[in-house]
Amino acid sequence: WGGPGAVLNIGMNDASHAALGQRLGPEAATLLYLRFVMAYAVHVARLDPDLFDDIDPGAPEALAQALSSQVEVHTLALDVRDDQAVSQAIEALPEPFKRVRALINNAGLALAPEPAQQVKLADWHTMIDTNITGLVNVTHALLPTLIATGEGASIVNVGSIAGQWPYPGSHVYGASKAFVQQFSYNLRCDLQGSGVRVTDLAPGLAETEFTLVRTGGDQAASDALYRGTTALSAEDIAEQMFYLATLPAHININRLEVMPTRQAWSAFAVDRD
Ligand code: 8X3
Repeated sequence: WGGPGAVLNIGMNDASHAALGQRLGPEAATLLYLRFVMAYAVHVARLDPDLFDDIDPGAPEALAQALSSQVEVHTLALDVRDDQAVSQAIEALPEPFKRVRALINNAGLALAPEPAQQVKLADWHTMIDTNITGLVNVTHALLPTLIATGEGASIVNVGSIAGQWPYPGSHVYGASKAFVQQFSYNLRCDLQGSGVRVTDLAPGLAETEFTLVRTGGDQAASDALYRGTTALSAEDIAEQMFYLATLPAHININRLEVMPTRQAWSAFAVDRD
């Protein structure tokens, strides 16, 4: 990591935290004094408590315990949509975790795979509030810290292929990820000279709880999407996060779009008589 500091992963689930936590240690943790802040975006748990048993406010402690032999861990549970909660949580970080060197903005979700004209407005608001407002809340709260860290600091904003490539049912989800891309690029302009890197990390098909969330808990739909192919995993994306944040300080990857080898674009749709 090029120096001491903490990694703050604003994630949704145990998979992203576990994969990144494991990737961070033990070598990085012990050699470079690295610490890991797992921040759970709890409002998603409220969308469907049954679906998100794994981010019950008590549960992160079990994962923190499991990772503790590899990396020092501090857990937070916060609602990224609530700017006061975000800034208070960051201000209240314990001293050893305060010096954040890498911010991973990984909290986000897709809802409602139906066509736009069939979607509840509330679902659009939830995606905007989480994927856009939540991401800017966390970024704003941490910019002073990242700038103070300076050379080698990183912001990794998790975008999506949906931010670049349109497809049916992507409506506000894809548009919110287009925001993530442009916000990342614009941040780079303002942060020039500070040493802080910014990347839009844009995964394609990844087999996590993503599709269960998108379909409101439809396990059959989720299984059908991933059946018979080889999707990306949470570990694959954690590997990219680690790579980005450990690059030599003079390198900034602006956008890193990652698809499974077995995924590619398709033909344009044509409406015919
Ligand atoms: C996740 C990938 O293909 O659902 O952002 O847009 S996809």
